[in-house]
Amino acid sequence: NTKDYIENMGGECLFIAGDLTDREFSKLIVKETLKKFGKIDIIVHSVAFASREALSGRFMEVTRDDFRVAMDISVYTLIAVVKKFERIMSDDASVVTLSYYGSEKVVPNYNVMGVAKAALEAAVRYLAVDLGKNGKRINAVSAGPIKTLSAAGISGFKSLLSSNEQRIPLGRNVDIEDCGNLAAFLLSPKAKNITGSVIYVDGGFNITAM
Ligand code: IMJ
Repeated sequence: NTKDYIENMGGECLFIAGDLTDREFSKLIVKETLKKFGKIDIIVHSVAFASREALSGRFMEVTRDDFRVAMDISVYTLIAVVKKFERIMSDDASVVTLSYYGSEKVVPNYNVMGVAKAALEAAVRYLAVDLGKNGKRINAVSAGPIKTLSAAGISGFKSLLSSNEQRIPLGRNVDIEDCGNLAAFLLSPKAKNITGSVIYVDGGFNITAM
């Protein structure tokens, strides 16, 4: 597991499970992080949720409540994390969040998540201006479809993966390691002049039309 992996590499870790929409929890994770690590250099925001009913059928059938929850969990949590952690971030800290091409073009069934990711990418640009004043950076990784837990059970995901593979210039789907490699770059000083951007790791899918 992740804890063993980190500790075997000589790293230290702190796992805290909780609800990011809870003010008290946000306060707690900042307090505990400060206590264990002091300043923080990198943050990976990997949080999204939409109700299962909203992720199929007609987009316009989304309820006000499902829309609100999708935006709250998938977008506001990024703003909340940046807001809460700013105080303990190092001067050249870097933040990465995860997005998907469904923010720009209609992908079947992505529905309200597409709208949430569009808002997330816009939030990255506004946050980049706020954070940039003191050298901190924030970017989004837009990865191609990957078979992970958050894609499990989505109807037609397997056929989406294989039809994607036919269209991708590089002819192969991406994996979580490709995604991690781009995040590692953006979080590193090698990306010191990149902020507010949405960078693709999708084998070139986004540049194609047919
Ligand atoms: C998710 C739904 C529909 C189509 C989709 C996806 N495609 C891809 C995803 C084409 C690639 C995966 N993705 C990029 C996501 O952002 C997934 C978010 C998500 C997944 C679930 C599944 C379980 C649930 N709620 C979810 N909320 C968000 O109940």
